[in-house]
Amino acid sequence: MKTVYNARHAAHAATHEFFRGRLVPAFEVPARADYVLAAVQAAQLGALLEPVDHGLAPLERVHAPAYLRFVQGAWAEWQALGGEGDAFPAVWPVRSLRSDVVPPSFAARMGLYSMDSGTPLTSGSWEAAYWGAQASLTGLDQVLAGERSAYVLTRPPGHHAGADFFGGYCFVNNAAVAAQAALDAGLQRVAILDVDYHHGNGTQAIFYDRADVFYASLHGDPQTEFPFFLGHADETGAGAGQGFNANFPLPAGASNEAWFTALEAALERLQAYAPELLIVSLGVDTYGGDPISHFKLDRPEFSRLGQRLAAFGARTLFLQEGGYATEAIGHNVVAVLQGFEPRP
Ligand code: SP5
Ligand code: ZN
Repeated sequence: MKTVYNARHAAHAATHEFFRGRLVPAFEVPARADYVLAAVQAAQLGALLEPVDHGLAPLERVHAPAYLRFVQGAWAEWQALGGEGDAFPAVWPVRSLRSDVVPPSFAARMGLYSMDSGTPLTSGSWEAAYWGAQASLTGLDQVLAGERSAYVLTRPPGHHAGADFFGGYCFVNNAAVAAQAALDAGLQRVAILDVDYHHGNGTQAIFYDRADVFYASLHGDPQTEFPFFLGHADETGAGAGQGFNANFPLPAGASNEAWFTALEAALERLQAYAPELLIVSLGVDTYGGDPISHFKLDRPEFSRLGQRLAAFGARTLFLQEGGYATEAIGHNVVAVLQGFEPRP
């Protein structure tokens, strides 16, 4: 399996994030991708490709252009205001406040275009996220050109980013960009299977009222887990998208058996949909040793996940999402990818 590697991921390098009233060392760090790259190379998974620049247009198919322009220019604005550390939002247009006007104040726009205080915006966030989307489009090109599968190694992740907001460590929704590009290339049914520990609220929301992208997700129950405000089982799609969204929340601490039972249920729905392309939002924060999550998968389970996805039988594009047990991420990702495509 070929890997498209976004070498510019390291431009996004947060040092700290807010947690319980303190700044704690960031979880979403460049070393994550370094470990995965080392593991991919050690396993001789296949050729490494560089992202090909497809420009801004495919990002604007799923994100508001004004939002993208904001993220692109945010660091310069923050610096002009005297910002020293990474930029964080401090105020949000919640219920009863207006979000239909774009205020001139940078602080106000940081809030307008974000969902949480846990996502530092850094000098290189835009560069890393832009090239992550390009890597995803390049991976899609491989699969559309006849490869059975491809893996996109990038960070920051994407699945929490909505049409016009960042959050959950995400700025550009790579899975959504790739899914929309696949449709624009002529496909009619794309499925996104999100196995990250967290619900992909951004991906769900982007496609919620559409039937051409089926979003299915297994995740920690939002009653207790981030992103809290989306990801419940009763969210099944709206309008033309009714029936094309399926959430499988599991309680924190769920057993591996429960996780694989939910995987079967998700795949059953996807099988009925018969997608021409499967995009896997591959977060490995489901690992038992993950510092911010509460499932218990380990190497054998990641391998089994890969085998099961291979048996599903679709062309498959794997996109890197979460996973914060830094030194273990590479082994866990490679276990999935080698489970999918054992070495000859
Ligand atoms: C892509 C992805 O996996 N995003 C996850 C965003 C989670 N943000 C909330 C993090 C809460 C950190 N909890 C720290 C617990 C330390 N014991
Ligand atoms: Zn996650």
